[in-house]
Amino acid sequence: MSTMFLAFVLTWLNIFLFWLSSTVTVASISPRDCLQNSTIASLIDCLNDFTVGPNYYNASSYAAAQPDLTQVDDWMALITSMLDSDTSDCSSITVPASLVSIYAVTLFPDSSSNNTFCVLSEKTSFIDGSNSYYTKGWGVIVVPSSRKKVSHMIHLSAPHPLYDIDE
Ligand SMILES: *[C@@H]1O[C@H](CO)[C@@H](O)[C@H](O)[C@H]1NC(C)=O
Ligand SMILES: *[C@@H]1O[C@H](CO)[C@@H](O)[C@H](O)[C@H]1NC(C)=O
Ligand SMILES: CC(=O)N[C@H]1CO[C@H](CO)[C@@H](O)[C@@H]1O
Repeated sequence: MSTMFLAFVLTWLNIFLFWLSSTVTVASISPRDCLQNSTIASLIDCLNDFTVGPNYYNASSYAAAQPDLTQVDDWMALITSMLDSDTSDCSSITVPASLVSIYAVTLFPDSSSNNTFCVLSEKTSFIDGSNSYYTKGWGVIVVPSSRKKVSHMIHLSAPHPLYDIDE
């Protein structure tokens, strides 16, 4: 079985419009708790619940959720270092100072494939009502921990200029 390269860009400079709260499942846990899941699929399912839905933002809260220019540059450097990861424990990946209070890279053993992955995920969230949402919502990136395990380069991404939903 070949290990595929997985890149989940779930949320990126996004948002607006209609808040369909009745169709969105959300969690009151922290996104850090999701990393206790045992499979990539359940991890992503858990993280999706923190998606900030349509019609949440007003102009000022939308502006507050945007990365500054340093964070944009550091994000690109961080993603590049993830793609170059060639260790068994993600130790070659360093989260830049401008992002370290918001994002973490975690070694994730996937029991469904017996492979290990490096997961870049947001660690900050806020509670609104009985639910928790990402503070920033810039996305989740998952790569095999070692690029030696990559036999096919497949880049999956989902541009979504308006907003995200969690289905
Ligand atoms: C915008 O939304 C934030 C967060 O919900 C809220 O605290 C703030 O009062 C809102 N600002 C305006 C101008 O409505
Ligand atoms: C993962 O390892 C376990 C224990 O060795 C084995 O039972 C299982 O079949 C393996 N799963 C895959 C997808 O290789
Ligand atoms: C499918 C699964 O096990 N999901 C779990 C992922 O982790 C969160 C946080 O611990 C649990 O609430 C989910 O049940």
